[in-house]
Amino acid sequence: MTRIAIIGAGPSGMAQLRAFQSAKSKGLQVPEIVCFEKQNDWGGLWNYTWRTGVDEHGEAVHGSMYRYLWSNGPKEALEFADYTFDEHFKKPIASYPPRAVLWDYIKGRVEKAGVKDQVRFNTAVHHVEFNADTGQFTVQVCDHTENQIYSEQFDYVIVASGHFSTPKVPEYEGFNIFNGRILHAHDFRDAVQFKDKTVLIVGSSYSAEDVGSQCYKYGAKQIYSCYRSQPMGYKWPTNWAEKQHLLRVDENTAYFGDGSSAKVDAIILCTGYLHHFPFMTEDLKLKTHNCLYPESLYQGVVWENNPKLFYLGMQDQWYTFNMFDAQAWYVRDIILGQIELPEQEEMQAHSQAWIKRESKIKNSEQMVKFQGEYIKQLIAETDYPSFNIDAVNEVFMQWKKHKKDNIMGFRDKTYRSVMTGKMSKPHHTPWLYALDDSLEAYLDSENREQRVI
Ligand code: FAD
Ligand code: NA7
Repeated sequence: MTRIAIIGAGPSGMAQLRAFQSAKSKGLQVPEIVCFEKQNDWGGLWNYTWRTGVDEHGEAVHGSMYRYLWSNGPKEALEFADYTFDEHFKKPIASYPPRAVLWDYIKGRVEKAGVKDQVRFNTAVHHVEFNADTGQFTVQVCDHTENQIYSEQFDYVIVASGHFSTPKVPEYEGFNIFNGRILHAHDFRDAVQFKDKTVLIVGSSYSAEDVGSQCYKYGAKQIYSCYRSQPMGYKWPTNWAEKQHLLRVDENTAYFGDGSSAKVDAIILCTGYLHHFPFMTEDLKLKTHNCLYPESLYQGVVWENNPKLFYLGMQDQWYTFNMFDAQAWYVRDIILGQIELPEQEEMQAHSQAWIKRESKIKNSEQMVKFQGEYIKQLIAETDYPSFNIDAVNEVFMQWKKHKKDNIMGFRDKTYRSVMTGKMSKPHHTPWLYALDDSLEAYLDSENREQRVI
């Protein structure tokens, strides 16, 4: 029987499991699937861990999420087309759920699909190689429950191991003599640790914005953020100053490109992540920076040099869960023989045309539309329920505007579901004052939290 290995049971790997289960439920014969997940539960980044560095087995900790993380985009932009928030929660909820709520949602669909027995938890993939003679991949894993290394053969490999886990850590002059704490956003777990502290955030993208906002919300005394290329440019609270690029630090002071300096207690490097696949042989390894159309992936998923290998979710992400679905359904149909791939040269030419288009993008609206169009054409090829992607693009535009208007208040806005046509419900407590991020507090409509710090 044909065998498929999926590496990682995060949202992308779960989408792949659901895609095959959906085909099976329609009477199609599907191959044997084994999903290897190094953590002890599924959900990928949404499965929170307090750990940093290495886990209990010595594997690199995957998690980059932190306590009190709330969705940084509206749920209406990431909703599954085949499993709505209303179906899962049985009641309307607000537009920016905390991590635990989104984790619950993504688990709900695959629990309903009954695919958990296809996942081997606590099992880290250590090596993948392709044997041209047999046309199969050898996948070597470590089962940490049994403390056993073993290998199995697969006809297809789908890499869904994420790309926001291995931190990109720059070095600045003076870091080795700085007296305070220096950490990367990957290791940031709890903003309360920075209460009453002066914090320097390096970087100007999503992590910088949200880690800084967390520190503000949970009582940091002063925040400085500094940018390399572009300032974030929001209307920050009075104790948050945006500075030019970092030049150097000494024992307790940071020096910036505009000649100013500031005493800081801690430095948080929100400098992004590396696509890192140490378990893939060189000929199979995706090498890309964080972009919308990575090199060597036809339709963003098919490894052009060996189309029995696929990568899911490797794009920079405006769209997330429903994009992973579009990709998973597409990969499924290639494997099931329902989509025929063109010759390698044609695949490469197709990708290059998209990559060229991406290089001409000037602003975030064009990025969103680019990714929306990419998803549209994937969905057109499969039976994934089609949805109004132009309307989702519009949700993203509203979101951008709401952030510009009020960076500490945008999470109080509501949006209309493209899937159900229903407006979401305002949350019971404004985000800035909602300090308890648990699922219970969030879903408790009687809850009225008070700001305590
Ligand atoms: P991941 O979620 O990273 O899952 C990959 C899985 O692969 C993990 O379970 C991991 O343990 C497993 N794995 C890795 N290596 C191996 C191996 N060698 N062997 C076996 N298993 C392995 N998206 C949103 O839509 N909204 C948000 O608000 C949002 N906030 C974010 C906040 C942060 C701090 C970060 C870092 C990302 C955020 N994202 C957000 C984007 C996030 O990337 C996606 O939501 C989603 O988690 C990506 O799913 P994935 O399955 O591709 O990767
Ligand atoms: P991103 O979006 O890849 O952004 C990385 C940021 O780090 C960006 O502002 C970069 O500036 C900056 N950067 C990178 N290297 C450096 C150095 N050496 N010095 C200063 N600044 C640097 O990563 P994020 O972590 O923000 O977001 C990733 C995901 O996590 C995202 O999907 C969210 O949902 C959560 P640049 O503009 O390149 O000059």
